Amino acid sequence: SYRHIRLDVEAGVATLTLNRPERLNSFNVEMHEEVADALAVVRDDDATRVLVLTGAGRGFCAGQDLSDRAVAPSDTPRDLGESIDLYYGPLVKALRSLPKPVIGAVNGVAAGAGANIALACDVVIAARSASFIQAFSKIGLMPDSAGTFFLPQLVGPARAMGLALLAEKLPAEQAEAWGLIWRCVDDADFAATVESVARQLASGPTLAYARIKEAIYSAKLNTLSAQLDLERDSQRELGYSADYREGVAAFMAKRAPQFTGK
Ligand code: T3D
Repeated sequence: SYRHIRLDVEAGVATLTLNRPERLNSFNVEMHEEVADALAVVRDDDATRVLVLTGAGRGFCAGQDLSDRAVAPSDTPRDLGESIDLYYGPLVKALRSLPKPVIGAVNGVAAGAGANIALACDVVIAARSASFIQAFSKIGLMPDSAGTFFLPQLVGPARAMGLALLAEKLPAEQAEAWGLIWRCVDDADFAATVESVARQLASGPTLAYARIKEAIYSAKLNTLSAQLDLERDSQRELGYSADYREGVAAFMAKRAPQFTGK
């Protein structure tokens, strides 16, 4: 069992809750290690077909726990590159390469690396009271955890630059309007919306979802021709899946499909 996170698995949905609410679920090394362990568990469990990443209490995640950064004597340089190599980079890659959908359920403020970890999720649903802040420049850093990769793609270079330089709080509603996230929902509807999207994805064609993630995330790096080839190869593979057979059979019979994720 974990100390800084919770992992609850029910009906194909794994919910990973960052659980250091007194520090707005900011990351220390132990929490990083627990999250990495939980992601491996979720990846390897065939019965788990969707991951929900969320935070306990009033925040989603405030990025790096800065109290772990204040202890070094002020004249001791600190190698932050190591922390990124060991923890933040692998975490972003693990979320993106998980062969099942990841819902970022942004219950409250998402700051620093916490904001970019939310953006690494495949479908981001935020409560109306939540917000996103690229807080880094306030402490003399730059966005990491792929913020400089995600932001220009999602909102364009002008807004990406403003967010990174000015480090203003972007309310969830505006994040939705700008195309940074999938949806902003009223706080009162947040839990039910996340649950219903999670259930939908958990009863969907998991193999197709994995190929969709891979294709959409590769598109930026590929030529048109390479992307068409990737779609062909993946579609060919999906053509052999039980879920495709079931999907077509259900369509022809005018009934709801019963996907097994196989
Ligand atoms: O170092 C490396 O490994 C490199 C990688 C860096 C990645 C990063 O994420 S760097 C950026 C780190 N994060 C931040 O700079 C955000 C810091 N937090 C804030 O700016 C604000 O807390 C928020 C805007 C997120 C929320 O503001 P507010 O007013 O709603 O809450 P608050 O009162 O500031 O925070 C509540 C408590 O959480 C408070 O503790 P207290 O006073 O009640 O005992 C606050 O100190 C604590 N807290 C919030 N964020 C962090 C934190 N404690 C440690 N580290 C935090 N990041």
